[in-house]
This record gives sequence, structure tokens and C-alpha cells, in this order.
Amino acid sequence: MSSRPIIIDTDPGIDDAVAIAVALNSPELDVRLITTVGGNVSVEHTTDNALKLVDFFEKDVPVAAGAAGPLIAEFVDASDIHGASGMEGYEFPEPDGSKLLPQTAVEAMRDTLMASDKPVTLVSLAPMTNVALLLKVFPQVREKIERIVLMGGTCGRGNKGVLSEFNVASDPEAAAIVFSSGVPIAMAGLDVGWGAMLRPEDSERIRDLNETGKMFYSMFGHYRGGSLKTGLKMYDAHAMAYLLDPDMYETADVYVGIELDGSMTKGCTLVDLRGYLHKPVNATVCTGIDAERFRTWLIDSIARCR
Ligand SMILES: [Ca+2]
Repeated sequence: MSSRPIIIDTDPGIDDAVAIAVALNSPELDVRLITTVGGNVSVEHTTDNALKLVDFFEKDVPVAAGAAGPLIAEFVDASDIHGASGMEGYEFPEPDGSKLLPQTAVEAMRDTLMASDKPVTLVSLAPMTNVALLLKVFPQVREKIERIVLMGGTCGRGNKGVLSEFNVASDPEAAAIVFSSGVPIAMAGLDVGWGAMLRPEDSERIRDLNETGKMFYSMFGHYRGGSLKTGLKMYDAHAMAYLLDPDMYETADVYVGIELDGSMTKGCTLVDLRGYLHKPVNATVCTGIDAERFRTWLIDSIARCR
């Protein structure tokens, strides 16, 4: 099987770093471009972090910097979870910057998509500002997008608001543009991240695998998406896991609406599992996870890294 082309839009972010490591080292994926956005930390930091990861894995993958903040909402980062730099806990060499494209993220995505001889999967691991702008500014790219596989949203409780997830609630208008775009969407939300935490023994196995495992273990010690003792949430890795091994998920093809008006619910994903809203299906949503299989998959994936 030839490898599948993907573009990753991301805000690394410790769980982003795990997802990127998996993708860059998967023989099944051909990472054509990484684009960055302000999210977990500022776009300056997320771009720097993406460049560090590409250098760490010695991959020839270009990086393009995108939006500094949401379309309308105020920018509020998650440095309380990922540390001030976004990838706290490991000292990477300073990237030389040779992989950084002069184009903006949206231009680079357009160029990469239009130059591709086959449809490209867009993997969104961050607030969807760049993806929304891409779809609005360059609508001709739609036919080149196989689908958008995203980490975002939730079927139940939230991690930014009571019922809202960080990536969607950080830029609700962008998420609304993406979910109403007509491009096929697969959504791995908070539920699967919570349903398949990395246990202490899993983190220790990862540490002992290789250089990459040691790098992640030292970042895990600073990650506040759980803890090394209580278990770690690997949210963004689920987008990559769904892309590579969808059978480990239970899914439902449903309508997902993005709440834009609620004074207490703005940024909620209304995952209409029971069809109350009588709206056409716009997403395949992960509703369940085989946790044991995910953990084994993740450890095997990191074992393939340097
Ligand atoms: Ca992320």
C-alpha cells in the first residue's frame, strides 16, 4: 500500500508532539506539511516546537506558521497544561529554521493540496482557525481534501467550559465553518482521550523504548493533562490513531452542531447521537475506544521512532 498524504495543523503541545511523532515515523503516512496556530501556546512557540520535532526526527517536512489567534474570540492559551513553551520538560536543540516556509499556513496548505496528485487528509490537532480560513479563502482546495480528521469537541463534558472542549471552544466560529463546510469529518473528542489514559506502567514502557520515549517521558513529567501517577490524556494521538487504525473506535455518523450563541455554552459540540435536530449527518464521531488496543498501538508506534 502506498503511503497516504496528510497535512497536520497543530499547536504543540505535548499531546500534539506525540501525534506528530507517530505520523512522522509511520510508513503508512506521508506528512507533506505541518502548519501551526496559536492554541496551547502562542504561534511563535507552536511553530518553534513543530520545527524542533521535525529536526528531532530528522524529517524533511516543511512547516508554515498560521494564525496567531482565533477569528473572533480572544486568544487564551493552555500554558497551564503544557508549560510556558508548550513542550516543557525536554531541552531540544534550537531549530535552524531551514524547514520554515516563507508562506503563511493557509497559503502553504493551498499550495500543498493543489500540487497533490491524490486527495490529502487534513489532520487538525488545534483550534481550527487555519482550516476555516483555508476553506473560506481557497474554496478550490475542497476537492483535494480527502477528509478532515480532527481532535476536538466532546460528546459530554468539557475541559475548557462545563460542556466545551479546548480546540473548539478556543475558536468556535472557526469550528462552525469547518463542521458546516461539507468536507467529510472524523472527530475524536475528549471522550476517547479520557477513555484511554496512559497508565504509569505504559509511560515507563515508553521511557524505556528509545530516545523518543525518553524525550516524551521527561515531557510527561511536566504535562498537566493528568499526571505520570494518575494517568495521562493523549487527546491528539487519537486523531492519528483513528486515521491509522479506525477499528479500535466505536463511531457514529451524526450531525454535530457548534453552539455560537449560548451565554454559558458557547463552543459546545452538540453531537446529535439521537437525531433530535433532524439535521443531515456531517461527521463520523468516535464514541468509544478499546483502551488496551490504543495503548498497545501507541507504544508500538513510538517504538518505531529513533
Ligand atoms: Ca493540540
